[in-house]
Amino acid sequence: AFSDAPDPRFFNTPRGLRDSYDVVIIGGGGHGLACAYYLARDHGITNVAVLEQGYIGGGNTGRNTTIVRSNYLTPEGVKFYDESVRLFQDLAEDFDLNIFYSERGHFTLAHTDAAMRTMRWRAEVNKHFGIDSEVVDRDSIAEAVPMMDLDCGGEHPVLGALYHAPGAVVRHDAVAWGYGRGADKRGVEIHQKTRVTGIRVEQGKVTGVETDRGVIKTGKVISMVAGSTPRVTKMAGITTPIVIHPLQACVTEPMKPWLDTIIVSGSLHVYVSQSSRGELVMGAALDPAILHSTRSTLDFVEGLADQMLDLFPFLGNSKVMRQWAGMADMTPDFAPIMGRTAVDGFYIDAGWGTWGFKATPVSGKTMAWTVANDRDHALIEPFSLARFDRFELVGERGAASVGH
Ligand code: PYC
Repeated sequence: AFSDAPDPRFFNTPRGLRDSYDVVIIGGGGHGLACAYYLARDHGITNVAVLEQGYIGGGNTGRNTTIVRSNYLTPEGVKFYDESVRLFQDLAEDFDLNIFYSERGHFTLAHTDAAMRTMRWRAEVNKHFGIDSEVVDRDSIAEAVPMMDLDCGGEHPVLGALYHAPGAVVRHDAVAWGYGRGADKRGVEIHQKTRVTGIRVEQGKVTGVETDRGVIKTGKVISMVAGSTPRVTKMAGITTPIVIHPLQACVTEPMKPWLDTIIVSGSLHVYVSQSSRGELVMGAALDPAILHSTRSTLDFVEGLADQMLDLFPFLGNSKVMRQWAGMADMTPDFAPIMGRTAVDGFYIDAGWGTWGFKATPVSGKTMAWTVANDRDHALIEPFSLARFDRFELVGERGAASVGH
């Protein structure tokens, strides 16, 4: 079924769609490709098509700030992301590919007593589950990040921080392409430029997928499409409480290495790290309006620059080189929606809001298990769509790095 092109460096381009697959994954981002990889590697399910409307890793996977951490607030979130960090740490070896995983240490700054209280809360929950997090004082921050103005221009002095040593950054495209290559090598088909236009459901059960390249028969469909979730769930007749907000980010021109930690301030609405290429990778709050768009705005860069200069006044002359936006699929409790749904054979992986990239390995692994066993994996049981009917929310807002 593959083209006659010479051996690809990463993955094959299949000639056409087959008539049927055991599993169809909608969305060729990190999550979709990771799920395909673990379906094939761990469960021997290889008759799988990944359908991507654009190019792989071109959605939120390529539009985030690549931070990996597990310093969440709820036990459910902490356990889930801890497994993700563990998987990330082994990924380069699994893939035999340098994914530029770089452990930096992650500071979440607190500028008020209320924020300090939340940091203590998170530190205690984290420690309870064996996660390396602690509250540190101003002097420790000054020692670790001597370039930072801890008085923030006198406006919002830093009182302390939650410090999470395993916090890391990693090349997002290497993660997506590594999973893609590993899935392809095991027989999965990756179809780019293939848009899903309908999902066939008969008597409460999935029977197929309609695409702009033809119809496919299948009994299992997984939606892993982040900002396109409402469009896809509507096709299956499923309603979720997800709303889409743009989340913008940008990078500066490259500079000499000077920032070796990750700095986050939810109160100031800024997070920043320095990439292996020397660029400062920065972001701020969600755009306030519900909007399905990846446009960039001047307003965002102006606001971000204002806050960045409070922390690092010497950056006044640095140039912003690129700017972009992702589409954050926000849930009311800031936790994801994962697992089986009321439609037999339709599975969902969504509601990633502002932290989907760091969940890439664990979401792929647990969704693959869920589909292979037709039962929600223990780590994702708390994130089922049905929790909204049962009023069993997983309040994770306090661990958001992004202001809302
Ligand atoms: O949750 O760590 C995070 C994050 C950083 C930037 C956006 N989200």
